[in-house]
Amino acid sequence: MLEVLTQKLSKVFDRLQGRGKLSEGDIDEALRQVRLALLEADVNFKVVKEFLSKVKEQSLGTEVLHSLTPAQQVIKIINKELIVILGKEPSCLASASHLPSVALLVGLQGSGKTTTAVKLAVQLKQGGQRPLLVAADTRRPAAVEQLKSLAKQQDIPIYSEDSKVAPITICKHALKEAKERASTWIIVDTQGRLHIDEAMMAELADVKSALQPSEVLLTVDAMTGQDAVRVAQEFHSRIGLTGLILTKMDGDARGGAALSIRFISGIPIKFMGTGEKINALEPFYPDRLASRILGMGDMLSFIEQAEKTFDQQQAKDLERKMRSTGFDLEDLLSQMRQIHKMGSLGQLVEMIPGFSKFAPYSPDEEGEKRLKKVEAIILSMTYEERHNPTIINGSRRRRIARGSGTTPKDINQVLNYFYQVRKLTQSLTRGKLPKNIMNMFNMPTP
Ligand SMILES: Nc1nc2c(ncn2[C@@H]2O[C@H](COP(=O)(O)OP(=O)(O)OP(=O)(O)O)[C@@H](O)[C@H]2O)c(=O)[nH]1
Ligand SMILES: [Mg+2]
Repeated sequence: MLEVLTQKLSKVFDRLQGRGKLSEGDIDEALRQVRLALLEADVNFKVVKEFLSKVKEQSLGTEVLHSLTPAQQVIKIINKELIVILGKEPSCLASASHLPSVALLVGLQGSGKTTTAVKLAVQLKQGGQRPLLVAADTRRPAAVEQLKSLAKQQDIPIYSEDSKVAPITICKHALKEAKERASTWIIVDTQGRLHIDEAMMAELADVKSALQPSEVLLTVDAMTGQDAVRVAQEFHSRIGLTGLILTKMDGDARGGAALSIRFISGIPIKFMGTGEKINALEPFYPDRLASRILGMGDMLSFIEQAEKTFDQQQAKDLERKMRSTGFDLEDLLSQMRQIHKMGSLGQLVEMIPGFSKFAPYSPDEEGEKRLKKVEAIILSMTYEERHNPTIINGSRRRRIARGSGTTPKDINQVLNYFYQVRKLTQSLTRGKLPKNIMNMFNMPTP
């Protein structure tokens, strides 16, 4: 996410920190570099100008804090002003005074409305709400099916009708259905077009006045740069928006949209989409994105992500199983998959303060390779072998190695790892720790 900008800023900061005392010339030179980096990232020039003039003013006029070096002071000011540009405070979803609350998702074609509608419903459900998805995109033939299938995968109820029915009618019926189901939120997926279009705007305005949503959220593709800003302004002036959702922030976007859109449009960014997977939606925290952009890492986001990804129920089942000492190779695999799901090592490294410079060399692929290998090995075992690995003798080992395209030595490594994890969990449940605990977490190497 915004790696290029982060790398450029990192270089500027390194150069600054190499100097003890900063002259006005040093600061000017650093800010000139920051300006170039921002413009190259396609940040709106008005935003850049405003941002730099504030940073400069404070860098020169600031009283000296003894705990910080001059360079650190400048970085601190840059961080503070970046947070201001991004919206300062996080902005949450607003619910209605009487239930159900309605969120209308609008945006251009392919900007991520349908995916985000489901992501949002899943988050609401995780937060204890009862969401109902509504398929009000009757224009694109496959749109209803796409929403239905995503909703089904996530076990979220959906309301849809024949695509000949007008969206406004579908929405009115959905409202009734939501009341019967005692839903607390309605999330409406709407049609999108390639460009701002009269017919689309008229339809959205109708749906809006029928539903009186507490949230009208525009999904904007972060990769579209300055265009995204124009689209947001247009939608806002035509139908009135309450918030923005920046999608595809995981792409190698230059970042201009993220940094300009709030400042120029005045509309708060409420969420950002960071991947195609359904759990890849994060509440938008200006301070966290700022520190990520500046390469200062973001542990908080990571922890939150990890908590969400780790399936609570699965975790409980696993724990129960471990306690009953029936822990087997299938459980090991599911445990490793969960850890992997929390984010690739690459993302992890990026989020640790000070490590962003090394991110391009992160052992990201290695982790993936390692999991794939363990997966291949365990899947090449018979049911009996997975549940009772003590029966794996030399000939079975050779067979498994052939089946998984590995060597008997690899099989041994996986089995050793498995026994270590099982021993550890058994000791933990008996309340004592094995002596060689530090060696316990050496996963098999690829
Ligand atoms: N990488 C990435 N892909 C995303 C993200 N959000 C959506 N996508 C992908 O973008 C594509 C379009 O998403 P949709 O949700 O279908 O977009 P839409 O706005 O509903 O499109 P229309 O219904 O055609 O107007 C899909 O392939 C999604 O998987 C994101 O945050 N990151
Ligand atoms: Mg759609």
